[in-house]
Amino acid sequence: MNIKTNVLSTLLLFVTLTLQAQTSCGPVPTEDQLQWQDMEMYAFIHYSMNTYTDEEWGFGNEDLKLFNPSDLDCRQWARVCKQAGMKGIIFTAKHHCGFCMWPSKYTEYSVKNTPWKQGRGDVVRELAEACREEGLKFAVYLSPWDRNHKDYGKPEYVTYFRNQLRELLTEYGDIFEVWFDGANGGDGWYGGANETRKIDGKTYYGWAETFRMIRELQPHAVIWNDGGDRGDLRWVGTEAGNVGETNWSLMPSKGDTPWHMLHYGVETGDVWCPGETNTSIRPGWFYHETEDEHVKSLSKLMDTYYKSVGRNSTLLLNFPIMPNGRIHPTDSLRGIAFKKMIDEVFGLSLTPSKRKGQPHDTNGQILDFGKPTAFNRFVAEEDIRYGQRVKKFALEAEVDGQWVPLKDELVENGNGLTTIGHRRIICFPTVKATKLRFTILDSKCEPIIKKTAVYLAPELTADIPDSGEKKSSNLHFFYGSAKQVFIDWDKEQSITSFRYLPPQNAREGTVTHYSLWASTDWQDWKKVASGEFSNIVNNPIWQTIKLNAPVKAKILRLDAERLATGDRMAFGDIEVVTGGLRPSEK
Ligand code: FUL
Repeated sequence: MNIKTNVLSTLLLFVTLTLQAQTSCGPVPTEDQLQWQDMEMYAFIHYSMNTYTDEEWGFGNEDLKLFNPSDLDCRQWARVCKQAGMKGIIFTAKHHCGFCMWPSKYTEYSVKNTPWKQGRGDVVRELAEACREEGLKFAVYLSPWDRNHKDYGKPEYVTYFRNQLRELLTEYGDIFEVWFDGANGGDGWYGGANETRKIDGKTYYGWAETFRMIRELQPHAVIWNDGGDRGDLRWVGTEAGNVGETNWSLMPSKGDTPWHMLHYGVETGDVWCPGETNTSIRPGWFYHETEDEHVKSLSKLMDTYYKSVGRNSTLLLNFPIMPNGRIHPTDSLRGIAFKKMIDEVFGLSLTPSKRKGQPHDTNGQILDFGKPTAFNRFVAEEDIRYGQRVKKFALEAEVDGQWVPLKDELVENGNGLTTIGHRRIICFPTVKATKLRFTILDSKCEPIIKKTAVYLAPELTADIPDSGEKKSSNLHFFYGSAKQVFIDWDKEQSITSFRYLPPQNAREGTVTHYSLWASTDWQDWKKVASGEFSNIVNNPIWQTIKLNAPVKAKILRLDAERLATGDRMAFGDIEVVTGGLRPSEK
């Protein structure tokens, strides 16, 4: 056979395999989805007016004068992200408050009317350039919900939204992903109307047309869309940093998407739609000084890595920007330590070159170490160009001549050995074994395994509990009615903030809008704060109500003005900060 026929037959084989794969094993990824999945980890950066108001969601009427960072440095962001192992950055070009981080032609509510650089600055441009310099890819988050725009809810706003998107997709170089958040909370400033506007996220934005425009302007960008037409990627149903241990990169092209579909994917889905796990390195998405001590620990970040990249997903890890315009040193050091730990765990493969059998043989693939060898991580990868095929597998280690089953210690039920996809990492307590057997028990069709490997990860010390989760000791709380809770003390207190932790296992009873009242005698009540707990449903973390000035009170009353669901308010915990110190710190 000459070279030409050789090449031809290889090509033929490839074409046959591809065709076979497509017809026999369901959907396959596009080239852009493959490239995106190979990025594995990339960063989110949340920075907007909220950084200056200490909020998670802005109302849309925040004063433009607030935006004046003293030391904004996008190169520092890009350097930190790169050192933390991130392959790209997705930036909140516009969050729900509508403030534009670039000088958009279509609105006055942008950096161009702020004191920063006398209105001549463009954060999107500075970041896009910094990313290019560091060899990182760049992407944009453009919030469909806009609490500033007067036309929000009318057809005119959709034109405005597309105009903005066009600017972002044409003026800042290559964009690898377009991120459309699904939040449509209702209330907003809306050009001064200050009212509640409801839209149907599925129909209002005209997604088909918007997607057509993206395909035309940035043909390689992948689309993340939560709330409208199916994009190229999907949300995994939580912002806590994990996807299901069973994780299919498939979804139905039509119909509703209940939570379990987002979290586990759908084995019989007719489109390739892989999961992207998004979470923040801190409890919130935006910077809050009160969270400086709550940056996620290294073991929490590793857990997140195993439950995202290790479960056939990518990890989109958020770094908030401080008011001075930089990433906080704790976040940056933690991010770098995270990458170092990943390299340490997966830097040295213990996989023996001696292997027997193919992974899909009934006897399984045997990795023979030749002598007792300690390991605690197993990695398997499917060649997902041919689709996702494996449903179920088994892992056994030969210890002292006996085969012992291994199970994924990060799952609560079953042995967790379901689905592989792009990469599956199984964590188990260290075993000292001579052999490892990997058997595929069930597969949609002929499995195509690209890689199997074993590693020994150092043990990490357990997480130190977040001090915010300690119960307050010197106060009593009790319900006044279904939507009211009282907190009282024996002595008068000087109160500086109030903290509410929503119920952790269900959204039922979660307070989304509140008013807070103070009294010294149970008779006269003074309203000391009111507002909303932004994003509390998707990210049920501690919420802090900071009072403008310390308030003297013996009793506090929290009224639930609105609940996410249900008709009885619930809480995971409540904490009151008095005289500048938390009760637990006194
Ligand atoms: C959420 C938004 O509402 C948050 O503010 C944040 O941007 C997060 C990534 O998505 O749903």
